Amino acid sequence: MPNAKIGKRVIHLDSVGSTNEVAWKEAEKGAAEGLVVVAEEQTSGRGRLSRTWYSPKGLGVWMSLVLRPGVRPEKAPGLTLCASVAVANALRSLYPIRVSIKWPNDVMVRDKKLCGILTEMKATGGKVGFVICGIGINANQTQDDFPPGIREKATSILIATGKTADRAKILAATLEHFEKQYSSFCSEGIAPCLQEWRSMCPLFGKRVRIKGRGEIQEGIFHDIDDNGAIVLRLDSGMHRSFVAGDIELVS
Ligand code: BT5
Repeated sequence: MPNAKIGKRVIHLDSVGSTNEVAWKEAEKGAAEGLVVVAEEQTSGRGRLSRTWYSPKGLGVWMSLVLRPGVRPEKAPGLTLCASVAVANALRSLYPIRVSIKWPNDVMVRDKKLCGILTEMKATGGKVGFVICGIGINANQTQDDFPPGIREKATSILIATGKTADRAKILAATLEHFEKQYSSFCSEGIAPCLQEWRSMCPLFGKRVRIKGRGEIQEGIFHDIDDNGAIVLRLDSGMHRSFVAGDIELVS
C-alpha cells in the first residue's frame, strides 16, 4: 500500500508475554506511530479487566499497533471500533464467512468469538500520548485446541471455513484495512467508522443486558455514540450510555 504508515516497521517475535506489553515499552521509548509487534505465541496474553487471552503458538495472529492519534483521551476507545471494522473487512475480503461485531471489542462468526481487541492508552494532561491497539485473531485452532470454558464460545478461521488459514495474509489484510479506518478516524473523526460498524452489529434494536462496573442493566440497544459508548433505552424510556462492559442478548 503506497504511503502506508501502519506496519512500516514490524517487530516479529517468537514467544512473548504480551505483544501489548512489548508495544507499550517501545512506545515509551519513542517508537514511531505505526509500529506493529507480532508474536507467534503469547504466554500471558491479556484481555480486558485482567482476563486471559489464549494465544497458542503458530495458531493465530497476535499483534499490537502503536498509534499516536492527536485526539482527546475520551475519543481513544473509538479506535477499538476502527480495529473491529478493519478486522471484519479484512476477514470478509479473504474468506466466505459471515462476520459480525459485538460491542465493544469482539469480532464474531456464528455467535462465536473469532477475534478480541484490547485498546490501552497513555494519557497525560488531557492529551493522548500513545495508544496500543492489541488484536488477537484465531486462525488455525480446532475446537479441541481451545481450553474448556473458552471452547464453547470461541471459533477460528479453520473451524469456520474448514480450511487452513494463511496467517500472513490475515495480518497483511488487517493492517491494510486498519490503515484506511485509522486515516479516516484521524481526519474525519469516528463518524465514517460508526456507519460501517452499525451495519455489522446485529444487536441494534434488540434487548440486551450489560454487565459492567459493578452493575447489571437491561435495555434496548439504541445506538453507539461518538466516543464508542453504547446507548441503551431503559424501560423507563430514558437513554443511558455505557463506556465499558460486556453485553449479552436477553432472550
Ligand atoms: C479481549 O478481551 O477480547 C481482548 C483480547 C485481546 C488479545 C490481543 S492478542 C494481542 C494483544 N496482546 C495481548 O496481550 N492482548 C492483545 P475480553 O473481551 O475481556 O475477552 C477475554 C475473554 O475471551 C476471556 O475471558 C475468555 O473467555 C475469552 N478468550 C480467551 N482467549 C480466547 C481466544 N483465543 N479466542 C476466543 N475467546 C477467547
